[in-house]
Amino acid sequence: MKAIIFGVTGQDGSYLAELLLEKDYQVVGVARRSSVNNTERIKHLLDIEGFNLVTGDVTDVSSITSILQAHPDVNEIYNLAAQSHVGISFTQPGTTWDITGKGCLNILQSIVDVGLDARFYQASSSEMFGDSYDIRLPKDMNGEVYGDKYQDEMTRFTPQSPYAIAKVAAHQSVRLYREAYGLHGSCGILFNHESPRRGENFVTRKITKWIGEFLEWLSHNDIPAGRLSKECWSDDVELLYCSGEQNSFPKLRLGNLDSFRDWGFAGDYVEAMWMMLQQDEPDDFVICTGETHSIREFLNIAFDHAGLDDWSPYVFIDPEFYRPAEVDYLKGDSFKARNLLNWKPTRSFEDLVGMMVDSDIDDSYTKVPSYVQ
Ligand code: NAP
Ligand code: F7E
Repeated sequence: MKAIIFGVTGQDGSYLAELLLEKDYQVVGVARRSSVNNTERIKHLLDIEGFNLVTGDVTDVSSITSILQAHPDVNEIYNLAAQSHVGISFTQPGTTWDITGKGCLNILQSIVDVGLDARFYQASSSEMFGDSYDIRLPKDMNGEVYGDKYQDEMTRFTPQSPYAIAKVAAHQSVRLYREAYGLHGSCGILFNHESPRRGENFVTRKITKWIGEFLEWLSHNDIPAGRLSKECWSDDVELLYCSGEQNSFPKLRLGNLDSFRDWGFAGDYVEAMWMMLQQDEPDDFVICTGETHSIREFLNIAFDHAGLDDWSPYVFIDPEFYRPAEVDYLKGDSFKARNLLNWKPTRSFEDLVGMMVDSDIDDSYTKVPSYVQ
């Protein structure tokens, strides 16, 4: 079996490449040209025999077509490429559209033009729901909590960002190419999924990376590990100080702490992508944990796991990180995937947060912390 992965250098691309290599696939990973090394997440795969890294860009149809023409025997094509940061999509809507929306259309049209009968996966997103949700009514309770708010495959899309608009366009393009050309194209409507490989400007990783660097700073300054009392710090709104010293450390700058997300582990979610393409018929599936937690809850667990008490003295609320429009509440229902794909998440929310904190604490001892760079 042979697969092409667009977006192989990203969080999900790296886990998916590992999964497919384990299954003895030949994997062609597509990475865009970069002036700095963008293969950090896949550097352990570069010398593996079944792995072939090629250069391409989803905004350039000719580059996609050349890659597809070079691999006429490809069985599965995964489109994970995106400008995937929702906040940044408000300041770069055009770029986001070109990559996240039109990039998918470019791949679909190239598949048709080259005449491939490969199966196609599109990375759709729970962001497409925006501020929509459904509510459980007595008639469909089936042991679920009456009045519970959730999103599933039937929930309306009300996109709340340029990123989400582009994802809806890509999602609808896959449906069209399925109907118009008989393409075996499936969309995974994935809720937030994280890991130690998560990009550093998403809220979960931003928090755990800050914790790792903060603990490193404490150890540099011989401040005993363990729980610290607030009296250790001055009242500076943006900086933390070593007690009685000039040495300071920036607080963790965050935006809206009141939104809720359904967070799972990325390793589980790439398994679902592969499972979708093993179905006889293409289809769309919601992939999620079915639990929702606020950013505040994430902070509680992450700080507690690191042995730090009350996070509030360490956090500076910076309006720079507020978005012009917010998605307040995401909580998925993956009943369809659980039943038809036999997929379910393996990690609890607490496990996921702990894994990310532990990884950033270990890493902080092997790399130069950003506060001394
Ligand atoms: P990510 O870490 O941001 O990875 C995105 C990938 O797309 C990177 O490899 C990036 O390359 C590549 N890319 C960007 N622009 C490109 C272009 N013009 N041509 C080719 N490749 C390009 O995202 P992720 O978390 O792995 O997510 C994977 C996909 O799932 C994305 O489409 C995302 O929108 C979607 N999704 C993610 C989540 C989630 O919670 N993680 C949830 C739902 C949907 P560089 O490394 O060079 O930047
Ligand atoms: O924000 C709030 C922010 O950027 C989560 C992408 O993978 O999942 C991801 O999109 C929440 C939002 O993820 C900061 O306002 C507070 O309410 O980690 P995030 P996201 O926007 O949910 C979906 C499913 C995707 O498809 C996307 O590709 O956290 N928040 N303070 C912050 N967010 C960030 N980034 N940075 C902050 O300082």
